[in-house]
Amino acid sequence: MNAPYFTQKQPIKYKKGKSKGLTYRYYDPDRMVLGKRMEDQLRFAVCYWHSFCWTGTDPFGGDTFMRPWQAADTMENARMKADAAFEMFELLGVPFFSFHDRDIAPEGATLAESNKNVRAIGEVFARKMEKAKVRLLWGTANLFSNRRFMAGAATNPDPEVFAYAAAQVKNVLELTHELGGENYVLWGGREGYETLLNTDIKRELDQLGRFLTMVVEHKNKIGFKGTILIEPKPKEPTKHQYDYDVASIFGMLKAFNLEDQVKINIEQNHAILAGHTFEHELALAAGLGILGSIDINRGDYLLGWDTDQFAMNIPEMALACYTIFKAGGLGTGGFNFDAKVRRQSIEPDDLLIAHAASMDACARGLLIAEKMIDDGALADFVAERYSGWDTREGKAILAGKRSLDDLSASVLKKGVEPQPKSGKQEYLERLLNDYL
Ligand code: XLS
Ligand code: NI
Ligand code: NI
Repeated sequence: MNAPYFTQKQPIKYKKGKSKGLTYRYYDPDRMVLGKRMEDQLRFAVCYWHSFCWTGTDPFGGDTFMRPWQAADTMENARMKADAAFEMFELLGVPFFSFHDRDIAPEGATLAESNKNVRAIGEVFARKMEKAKVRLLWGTANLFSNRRFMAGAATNPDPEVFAYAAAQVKNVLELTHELGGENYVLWGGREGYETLLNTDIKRELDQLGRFLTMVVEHKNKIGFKGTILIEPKPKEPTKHQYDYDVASIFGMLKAFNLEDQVKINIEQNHAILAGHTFEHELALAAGLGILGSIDINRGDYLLGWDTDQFAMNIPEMALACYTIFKAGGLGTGGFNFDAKVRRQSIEPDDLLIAHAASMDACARGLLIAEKMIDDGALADFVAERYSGWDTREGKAILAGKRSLDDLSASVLKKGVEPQPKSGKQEYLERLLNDYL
């Protein structure tokens, strides 16, 4: 590769307002927002797979990007890819990145060879991370691309595939730990099924429970202090996925007694594929105490698949940030760019532009959320709406001190209808628009 790979030479800097070169117009890392530096609130991460591995294919056409390291899947090219990746991390000034084992190094003929390749690039990363001051938000194992996983990894009918997947996770979890990763993610791309004619759901769920438990056990064994995260997605690649959305994962975690050990990584595109809004999934996870991290991207509302576009919709970012930061932020999590440029955006610098533009959209979302939180009018409205539950009687009902008999007797005694109150949706929508 003719390093440097990008034509942009200087790290992108914050400069208020429009300007000619590539600048951050809103992302101002040192600005204090809701009690922390903006960089420490948003904790942006660049993902390896979409930015450096994806070649620009679609079902009807081949590669469009022609990145020099994509010519062949060799260790030499893996090193070149790492050079380009860290060049980009430094130009963007992002604090974090994320990867799958198979993104960073070629798969070998045996697991031992694959592990060795992954470890060798892990050493390259360790040196580059030190120099660039870039940290690892999370690592993960690719348990879906190789044909051995076509019928699932943990939920495979064959225990040998389960064992292979477990061995792969062990290697990446340990590497993530050694690189100081702050989380470990499990996305069950093929943990689902195509047809019930060949599937035993009960067995597959038991297998999945055992697998997750083993991951948590190993995390504790090696002293990994990061958070284990599961990323829900309702479909694609499999038709029915067990980790459909936040609600179904919470049910699984409860069933496996893991609800205190595992949190959730929520992706915008997956939320809308599940028929939810992004903020619904965020609010539900926050309410259940399992909001961990986010994959920040944008799905197309007219298409039924994972388009993984860069998040650019400011009102949507504002609502997402309001939901996240009202709940106290993401802890060890962050905003991971699980997003790819469109296949016509073939210039290397398009990668920089996409990230910078989306970081600005997120920063604007955060700044709007700050206004919404500081002003408090929305939260006050909601608190007032539920205030009946803060009365002595409301609390007694919730505390289990009232039975159906008690409530029936008290309603009959009072003899009056509850008075309906306006939900005031349009008033609140206007209030929201005022912040935007
Ligand atoms: C795919 C997922 C994947 C995970 C990591 O749809 O979003 O990219 O984030 O395995
Ligand atoms: Ni994702
Ligand atoms: Ni996705």
